[in-house]
Amino acid sequence: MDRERKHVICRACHAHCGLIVDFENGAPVAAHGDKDNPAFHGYSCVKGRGMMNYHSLSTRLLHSQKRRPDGGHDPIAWRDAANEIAAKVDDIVAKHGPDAVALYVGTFGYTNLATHAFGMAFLEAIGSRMYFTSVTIDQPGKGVARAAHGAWLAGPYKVSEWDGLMLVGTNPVISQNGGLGTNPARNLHEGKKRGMELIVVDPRRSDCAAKADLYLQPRPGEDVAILGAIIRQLIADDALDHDFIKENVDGFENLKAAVEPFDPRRAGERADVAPDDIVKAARMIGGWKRGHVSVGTGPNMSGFGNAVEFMSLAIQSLRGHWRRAGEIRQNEGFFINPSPAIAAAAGPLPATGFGKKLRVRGLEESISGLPTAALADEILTPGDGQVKALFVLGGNPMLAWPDQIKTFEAMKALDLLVCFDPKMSKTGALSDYVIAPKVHFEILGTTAAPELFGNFGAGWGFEETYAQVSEPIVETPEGSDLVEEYAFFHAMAKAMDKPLSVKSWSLMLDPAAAEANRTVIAPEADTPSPVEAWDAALNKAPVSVAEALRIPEAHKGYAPEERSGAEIAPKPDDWAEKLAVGESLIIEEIDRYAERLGDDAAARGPASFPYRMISRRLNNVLNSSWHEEPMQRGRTPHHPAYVNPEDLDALGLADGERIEIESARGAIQCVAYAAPDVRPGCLSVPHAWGTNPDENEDPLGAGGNTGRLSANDVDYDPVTGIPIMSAIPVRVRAAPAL
Ligand SMILES: Nc1nc2c(c(=O)[nH]1)N[C@H]1C(S)=C(S)[C@@H](COP(=O)(O)OP(=O)(O)OC[C@H]3O[C@@H](n4cnc5c(=O)[nH]c(N)nc54)[C@H](O)[C@@H]3O)O[C@H]1N2
Ligand SMILES: Nc1nc2c(c(=O)[nH]1)N[C@H]1C(S)=C(S)[C@@H](COP(=O)(O)OP(=O)(O)OC[C@H]3O[C@@H](n4cnc5c(=O)[nH]c(N)nc54)[C@H](O)[C@@H]3O)O[C@H]1N2
Ligand code: SF4
Ligand SMILES: [Mo]
Repeated sequence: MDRERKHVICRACHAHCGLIVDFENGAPVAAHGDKDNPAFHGYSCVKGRGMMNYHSLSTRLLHSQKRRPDGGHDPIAWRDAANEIAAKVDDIVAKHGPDAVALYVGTFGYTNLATHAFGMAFLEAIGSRMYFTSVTIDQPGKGVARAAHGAWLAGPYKVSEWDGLMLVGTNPVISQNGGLGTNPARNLHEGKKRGMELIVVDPRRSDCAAKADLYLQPRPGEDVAILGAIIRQLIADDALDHDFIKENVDGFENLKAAVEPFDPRRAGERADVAPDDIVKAARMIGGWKRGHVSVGTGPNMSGFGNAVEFMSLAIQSLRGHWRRAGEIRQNEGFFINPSPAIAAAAGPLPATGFGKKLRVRGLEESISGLPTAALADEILTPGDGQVKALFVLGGNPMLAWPDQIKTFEAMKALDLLVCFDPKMSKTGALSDYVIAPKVHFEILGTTAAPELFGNFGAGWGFEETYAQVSEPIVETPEGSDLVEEYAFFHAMAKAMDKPLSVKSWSLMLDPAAAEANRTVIAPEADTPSPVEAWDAALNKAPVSVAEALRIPEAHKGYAPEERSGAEIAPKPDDWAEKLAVGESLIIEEIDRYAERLGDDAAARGPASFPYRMISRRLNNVLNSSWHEEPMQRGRTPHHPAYVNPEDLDALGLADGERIEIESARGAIQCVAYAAPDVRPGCLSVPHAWGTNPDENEDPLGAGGNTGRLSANDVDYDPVTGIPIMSAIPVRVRAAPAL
């Protein structure tokens, strides 16, 4: 037998682990982690190990699809689709103006930055500003908080240096969300061996919470009370880095006044945690020298994400937990240019007020982008500025956007819906065209995306300078007609006789340089090769993709010592910028929360909806992806709602029984499982399952769509538009007989 091993980047999620795929007689038979990989140390998850099956799934689209008048789809050659769609876009722009065409980029636009950059360039080429991403239905508070607080140029400490970590509504051991770096389970284990303290705040005793030194199990949606009380206690204990604050921090008095209402007793009552535990958390943090606070989707989706994210940064700044002059910063960038290695602040930036204004709810572009939660309304609201055409790149609005019923109406109302997807997704089913792409192991890949996410904060991206490139390791299926999305955007631009001006992600931290270094592709130019496409998307990278491909180690995962370790320079004497912990945008949000502090009825929620549905992730699927892969499907055959056994008893429900969950907006069905780790009064339910509203309920198969339970226009963040997607008030009962 002919055996071979090939190194490849797993792009099944944003972590981009280095995998080894074993081949027998030319066919992939197994995938696993690579213990020699310098960043991932052998890590892989069940999704990655199943990836070698993905390319040949029976559900894979081998041809692009065009919708028939009866709603079904027929195959179409991708070049014909590109020409037809280009003509339709021309027509829509001529009739309604360029902003009638919108682009939504989801998960797999972030794992393929080349394609994402070409999508943006196409939108710009037709003159539209309607660029939306999944960021504003994910953790939009991160961008807003970073803008309001400012950034520390030298960056945070790295995971292996921390002596303390607090996780607030994030479970990185499973999600790979920032907080524990690459190979999070190993990093947590190593950290604990070193004596790193772990505090977890989560209504569900998550995988990380199970390892915590201190675990707080609050009512969901009340994290402002907990973080406010912690900051108040740090101030009361004088556990502050006064020198750092004096030199580098503005707005302390504003923050101090804003957290004054959060005495541990009132905050504890509100969040339903022991006041002593809040004080204990503050005392632990007050003892850390190089600690970190990481916030995830939980708080971002439960109403006050900007404030919670901001408070996590404020704790870092009050404690002075930022890398200092004379210390070494290990990641000097491979595909992404780093910020200057100076121990100084880049002051706050406006979080709103610079971009496109929407027509609904007074929403506008924020630093986190245009509010995706309002795009359905922009499609449905008639008049000037109505969106008529939507391109969906690597996302699945029907299962991922909040307010599924409204999203469904919007998708049907469009004149043109084009979806790039390797399967007939729930959004694809409603699309005029589904473009079938080459995917994952069939295409060139780089680790630029996680490197870029390193700018989100500590525990994101790579600790040391690291890169991997991977060339295609499997052929596209026989008889298929597949296209890389970037090439499709280029083909449409060509048909419309428009140049593409591709902006570089590598220069993200320097917007002026990014503008000055665009790669312009003329309409008469040939389709760029994959390397050319990537090098356009990463123009002026410290190392180009073409160069990286010539480095043998980079194919396996490469941590070049000579590119690692810049000494942090001291702050120049005339440096005026400071970090800001008292910005009014955020202080107003904290005040708004504090106003309800004494209102226990509000904390309990409406009596008719006594439970709270909270969000969570599952190890074996990623949002709406990999559900169809048989290995993963077998692990979670039914859509689970995890419920505390006490609640199951009180509701008269059995473990494994079908239930209906109803909110003020809608109802879904899934299967209840007894889970002692879930806070009583909560249902912990993963998202991105379910069927479309015009299909039958499928409680034992596809499950229910939690987006159907959230209204996008009732309780939403005024800055980013994100509505309540966790901590949704619901009621529960046995589902009607099938
Ligand atoms: N209620 C609730 N809603 C949520 C969340 C929640 O916690 N609760 N989470 C939110 C979050 S954090 C996010 S990020 C969004 C996700 O929102 P989306 O990104 O819109 O949704 P996904 O389900 O990730 O969609 C990914 C799609 O890409 C397709 N795909 C897979 N590989 C490729 C590829 O190589 N190329 C292309 N073109 N497509 C590919 C998949 O088949 C799938 O249809 O959902 C949000 N929605
Ligand atoms: N295996 C897997 N990995 C994934 C994904 C996936 O679907 N599967 N999705 C990817 C995506 S798109 C993203 S954005 C990241 C997200 O990564 P994370 O933010 O780490 O997502 P979760 O694992 O859902 O963790 C969120 C936690 O918040 C808790 N929570 C819910 N509401 C509240 C609240 O009000 N307050 C507090 N304190 N906690 C709350 C939940 O119980 C849950 O444990 O994960 C990514 N990684
Ligand atoms: S964590 Fe993400 S990148 Fe790593 S193996 Fe799993 S799916 Fe692949
Ligand atoms: Mo996400």
